[in-house]
Amino acid sequence: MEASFIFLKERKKMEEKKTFYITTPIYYPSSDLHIGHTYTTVAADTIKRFKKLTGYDAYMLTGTDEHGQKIQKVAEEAGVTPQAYVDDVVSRIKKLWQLMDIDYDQFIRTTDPDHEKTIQRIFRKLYDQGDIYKGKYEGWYCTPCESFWTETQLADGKCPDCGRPVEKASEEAYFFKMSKYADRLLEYIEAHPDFIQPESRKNEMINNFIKPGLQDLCVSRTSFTWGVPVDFDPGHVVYVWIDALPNYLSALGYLNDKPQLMDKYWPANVHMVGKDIIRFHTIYWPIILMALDLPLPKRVYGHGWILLKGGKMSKSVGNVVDPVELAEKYGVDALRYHVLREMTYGADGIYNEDLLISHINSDLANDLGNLLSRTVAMTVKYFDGVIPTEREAGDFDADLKQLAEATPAEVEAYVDKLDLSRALESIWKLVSRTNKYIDETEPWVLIKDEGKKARLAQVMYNLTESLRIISVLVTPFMPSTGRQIADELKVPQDKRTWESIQHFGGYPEGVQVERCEPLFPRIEVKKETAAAPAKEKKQDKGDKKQAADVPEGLITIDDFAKVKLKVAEVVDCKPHPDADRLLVFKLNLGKEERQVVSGIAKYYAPEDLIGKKVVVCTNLKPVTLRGVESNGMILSAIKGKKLSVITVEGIPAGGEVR
Ligand code: ME8
Repeated sequence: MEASFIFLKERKKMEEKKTFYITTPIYYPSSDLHIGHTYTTVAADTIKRFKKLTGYDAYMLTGTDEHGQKIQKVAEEAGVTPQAYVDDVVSRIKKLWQLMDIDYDQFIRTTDPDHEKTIQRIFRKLYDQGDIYKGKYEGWYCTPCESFWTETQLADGKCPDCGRPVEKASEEAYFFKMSKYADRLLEYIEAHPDFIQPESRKNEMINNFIKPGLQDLCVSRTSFTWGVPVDFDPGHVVYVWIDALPNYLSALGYLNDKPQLMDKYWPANVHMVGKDIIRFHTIYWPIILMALDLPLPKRVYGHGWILLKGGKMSKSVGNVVDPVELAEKYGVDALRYHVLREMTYGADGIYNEDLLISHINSDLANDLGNLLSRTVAMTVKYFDGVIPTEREAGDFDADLKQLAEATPAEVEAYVDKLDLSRALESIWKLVSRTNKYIDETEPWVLIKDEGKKARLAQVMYNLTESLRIISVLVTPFMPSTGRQIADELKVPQDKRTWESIQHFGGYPEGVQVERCEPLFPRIEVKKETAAAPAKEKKQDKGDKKQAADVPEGLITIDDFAKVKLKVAEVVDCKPHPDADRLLVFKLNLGKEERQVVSGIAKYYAPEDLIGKKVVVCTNLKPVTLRGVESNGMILSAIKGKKLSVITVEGIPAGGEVR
């Protein structure tokens, strides 16, 4: 009786496991994917892994968007059939995801017969219920973006999204009555503040697209054939976005014969998309769902773009950054870390190889890698690899323990906000605190005193335990690294769980560790820069040539880039002990604290600025002002007798200003 009660309780608990459905965009296999696509997929994978770790039944969908005029064109140019063309690119995309350690649950292709069935059935349903009608399309079409534009929407006669030339389109077509749903959509967006994120994108959608009035959307094409045929009107193929967006449903078996997962996973928790396609996901997509009488996804998150120093990546410029090349050169986890750390919430990020190398050398090799090798090496040296059970608590333990116990919840909160860069920042706060603990406790001094053995044992235990917690936290972001740390520390499987890191002290007794290889070998900067990928070098050459023709009085972007500006939080501000004009600031720059002296005492009382986020030049040569060292400069705006310190909102300390 008792046993069956427990069994039923367990079963109920399993059934109640919360689900989490996350999607990436389905990519056009019109060329190989670059580091920008890799970011979206790695981010979605990280979120999925994190939700799984925290007990969710998490499901991740990715795939390819294989129809449309663009694919038909590139296949023709390559002299192969569209199907042969996409099969080839898709196999490389799948290999890329395998290389990048992407744990997707389904890879959908819009050429899958089940997907095509869903599209035909949706099209017919919308036609039967009067939401789709037949007419004639007269307007402009951007093939690279697969977007329709009216004359007035064009920017200087070009596509307003990508700036490329558009083509005149005049053909018989079916139209979707978007306008019918505009009020409902606006109401929905306003009632669901989480639906479009970040907030700035929501305002853009409302003010630039919905409020000016939605036009009916052309949803079929007759000028080419590579698409899902409209089954009741041969000659028409479904417009590629109407074919693509419902992939999120067809993957779950909606109106087709696949396993039925709609009840379990729909509505999606997050659609991860780039900022350029947020319009399709927050206007067309919700309207299609409303017309199908289906609930809307809970969140559409529009992330920024990975840019290069000179701007966008483009195949025609030849500066596309190849993730395979980078992953093979620097390692998959290093690349995952770099893109996740560099792309701050909703904003664009810059890719450059120096930054990637600096992340590897500083955050990965120095901070994390050294922490592991020092901890293990000291355990081996002082205790033959087994930490004694007789231990004695001491100074600094409580502080480390408190941070280690607070970090999982903080990381979880950032992941839930989809702010993966700050989630990593939070883990690295614990990494730095643990490194600082080594300096504070000085194990190499403790070992010299026989009476301090028990204290030394506690220090080694705390270091190892902190690393165990770190290993669990980093696993969703860098799966092999997390696993490797836990393996080196011989952490049993039941101590690699989310529950097991809620309390400090879970590392088991009597574990034998052995010396380990460095987690991340340091990259020799000179050698690697010389071996930078050809594509980046090509861009550098162009930059140098441009720099040679700079007119008098102007500077190049490279000159400007020499000035390092960062967001800093004012932790403390006091009058200078020896100069009325000066204030002495203690600033938090994310990873470090600095003291800066500034001559603005006339304009501000010290307490006015505490807690504010200011902009600081961080690479000025330090100076001593009346006996107090100043390490940087706070930026202000000045006119006449007025001065105002430049402050920043919504960007964490350490954020770059450029
Ligand atoms: O738009 N940085 O496919 P796509 C970050 N098939 N993200 C970038 C980027 C960059 N430099 N360049 C592109 C499509 N992306 C459609 C999607 S979904 C139903 C259909 C992102 O292969 C871009 O923002 O052109 C988009 O989210 C994704 O890559 C796919 O682009």
